[in-house]
Order: sequence, then structure tokens, then C-alpha cells
Amino acid sequence: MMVEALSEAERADALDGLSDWDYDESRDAITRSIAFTDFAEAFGFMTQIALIAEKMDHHPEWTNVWNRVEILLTTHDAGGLSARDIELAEAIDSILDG
Ligand code: HBI
Repeated sequence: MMVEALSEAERADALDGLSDWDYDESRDAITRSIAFTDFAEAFGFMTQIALIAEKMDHHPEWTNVWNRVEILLTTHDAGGLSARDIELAEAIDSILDG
């Protein structure tokens, strides 16, 4: 299914509901940086997100250094931020909010 990048208005609307995410204009992406207690917690979180990403067929660009996870979401097929990124960000937030 062809996925489209969000318009400026759609993006502004979506970002209103994602207070913990920043907009990266250079990538047309959203980013979030999270610090966990330790590596095991960080990697446990990544494992949960990996399974959700697989189910959604939509994957983050992310790095992990010990207890920190840096996440960037953008849609390669759309060349920018799409509804899929918003959906994955909301899933990530729901995991973090417990
Ligand atoms: N993940 N972030 C992201 N962007 C994509 O375009 C994307 C993906 N995961 C899988 C995927 N596309 C495949 O559906 C296509 O490459 C076929």
C-alpha cells in the first residue's frame, strides 16, 4: 500500500499529541531520546518495540548506548513523516507510559 508523507497541517496536528517527541526538519522525522535504569531495561524496551515494528511492518532508526535509546521515525517509502510514524510513536509512548 502506497503511503504518503503528511502535509504541514497534518504534521502540526499529529505533533500536538506527541509532547515527548521533537521534529527533525532535516529528515522530516520525529525523534525521542530515552534514558532507562540500565542496559537490561533499555534492551527490554527495544525488544518490545521490535515486535510491534515487525507487526506493523514499520521500523525505527535507533541507537542504543548502555541505558540510552535514541529513536528516529520517518517513512522511507514516503520520503518523510507519515501516519505510520505517528502510529509507531503512539505505540512507543504507550509502552513507556506503562
Ligand atoms: N519502515 N520506517 C520505515 N519506513 C519504510 O518505508 C518501511 C519500513 N519498514 C518496512 C517497509 N517500509 C516495507 O514495507 C517496504 O520496504 C516494502
